[in-house]
Amino acid sequence: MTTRESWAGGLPRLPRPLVMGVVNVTPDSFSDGGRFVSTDAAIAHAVALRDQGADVLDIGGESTRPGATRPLVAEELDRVIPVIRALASDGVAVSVDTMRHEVARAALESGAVLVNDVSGGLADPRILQVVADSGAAYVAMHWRAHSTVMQQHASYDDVLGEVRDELAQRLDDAVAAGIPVDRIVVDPGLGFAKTADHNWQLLQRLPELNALGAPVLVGSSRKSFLGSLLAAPDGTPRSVLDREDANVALTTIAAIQGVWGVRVHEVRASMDALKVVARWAAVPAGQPAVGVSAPDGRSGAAGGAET
Ligand code: PMM
Repeated sequence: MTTRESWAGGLPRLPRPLVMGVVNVTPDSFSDGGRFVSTDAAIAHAVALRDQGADVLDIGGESTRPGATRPLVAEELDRVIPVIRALASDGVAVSVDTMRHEVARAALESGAVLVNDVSGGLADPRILQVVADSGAAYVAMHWRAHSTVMQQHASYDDVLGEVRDELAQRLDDAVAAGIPVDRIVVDPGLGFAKTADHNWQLLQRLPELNALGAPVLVGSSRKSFLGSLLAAPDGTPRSVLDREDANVALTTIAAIQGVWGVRVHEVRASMDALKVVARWAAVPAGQPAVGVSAPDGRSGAAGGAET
């Protein structure tokens, strides 16, 4: 768990990928729409994710599901600001998931440490100046259009190369607005103007995004490409709340590829996976890991009756 103070000097650098826990205060998000729509329910859910070890809680008041209509600015503010204020006043590191400068400004004034902008500044370019003036951190996600039409823009010759080049432009715009480059994170935006195949290609080539020189965040949790991968024999997609085991596999894959952070709905399972990867990666090359069975079948682990 990071605290608000951990962000004062820039992006936290942890010995494992950071875990961003998702709290959607929306009636219509595909993953958890309507479940945490009251302020109290959203705060309780955020606290539960923090207790599971989330490093930062991402509070969003606008659904970005394909085809979603946008809330009014006032509605978005009403949804997120009381939640952010309550959590931040407790010292919790909070990020706001918004594309709007008015919401970003109010969230930062209420104690948010990070603005997670799924449009990377394209939806409302004034957001960049608001972040720059505040000294907060910024996530620029790859995005091409609002949710109502985004899947019409899911066309690429080389998805990795085009996402990387478009993110480089977003990064340049953010730096030109005055956001220090060491406070900017990039995100390939899985599912945003992307088919399932595009998502898989991006997930296979994540290290190539390191050429941008910015830490990489990935959000695969509960997305529809997992629903279709895990579909029943009759083609019915796996239900949204039953995609978590598969997402833990993606957290593992992302961690092995060296991402800075993962954005997840269920924190504990991904945190367990990250601890596994960190321990696995810490084994010196050529040495068997502690606990690996010896050739005679005995465990090398010290103590305890468990195998
Ligand atoms: N995905 C969603 C919303 N916000 N932010 C970032 N940085 N990356 C993402 O992939 C992302 C995001 C959509 O998922 P949700 O509705 O379950 O929150």
